[in-house]
Amino acid sequence: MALLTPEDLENINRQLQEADSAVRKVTGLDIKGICKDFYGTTPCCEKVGIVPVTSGNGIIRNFSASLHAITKYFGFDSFVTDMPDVSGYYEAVKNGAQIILMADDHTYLAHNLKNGKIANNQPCTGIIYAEIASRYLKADSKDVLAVGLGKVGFPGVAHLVNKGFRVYGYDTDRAILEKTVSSLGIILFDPKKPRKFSIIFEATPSANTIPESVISDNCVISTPGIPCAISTEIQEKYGVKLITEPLGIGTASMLYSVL
Ligand code: NAI
Ligand code: 2YC
Ligand code: MG
Repeated sequence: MALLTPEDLENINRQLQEADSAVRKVTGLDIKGICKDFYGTTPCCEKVGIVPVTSGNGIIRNFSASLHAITKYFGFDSFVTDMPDVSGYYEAVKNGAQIILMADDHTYLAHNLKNGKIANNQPCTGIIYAEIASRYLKADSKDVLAVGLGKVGFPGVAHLVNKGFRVYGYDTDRAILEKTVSSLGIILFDPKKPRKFSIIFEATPSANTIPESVISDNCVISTPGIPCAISTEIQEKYGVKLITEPLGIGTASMLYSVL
């Protein structure tokens, strides 16, 4: 499980603002607008209780505080409980939380106690980054390169296929690549026979996973992957519109999906 570090979460508000600006340039909508249009939901004073969890590798410094800042950025009334774990859950409910946000090392969830809806960060993140990529106003076709077909990438690719995009998929794990090609009917991308794409979706825990041979001028690279899929030099060389942010876009997707 690739865990966030406190450094990934530094200046989360600035990272969110930069990501929001990039999303607006690419799609014409901000993150709120994408979530509202995609899920058909609008926040209406739901109170969010953020519960720190000490299991496994324990509390990640900046994680709860980042969720507090992220929920406020998207217009939710939220609070972080004083206590962690079971006591924190009890505290959240007793203090009027309607939606619970909490994460251990394997699952980060949003649970709406009022309507019973529950969301997992991995599919919600893959789907929303894929949705943003699919709304690129200046895409030259419906061809998408998808690199990384795991717990985040696979749901995002499934979403793109459902939206009628022609997905070329790649993953260094041959078994995962073949399973995805057969189950979703995507095209196996061969790095030895590269071509240019105007839309690229990446969800891997590796750096520099996107070769220059597939990057077209002014393409969109929509990637929740940490570390970043391309270097700053490559981004500037091709004028890449980079959509990337460590926690907030995925969290917004979770919250709008449980309203
Ligand atoms: P995963 O381990 O389930 O899937 C990653 C996939 O990438 C694997 O199938 C692996 O074989 C493949 N891969 C690794 N290196 C590769 C390379 N060089 N080229 C092609 N494929 C490669 O991981 P998961 O849960 O899907 O997470 C993916 C990334 O997204 C992680 O870095 C994780 O930290 C990040 N993440 C970011 C979020 C955000 O909001 N920004 C939210 C959730 C996860
Ligand atoms: O501080 C806490 O409450 C910790 N238990 C939080 C652990 C989060 C672990 N998960 C992750 O770092 C990644 C994130 C990208 C979101 C999903 N998994
Ligand atoms: Mg995110």
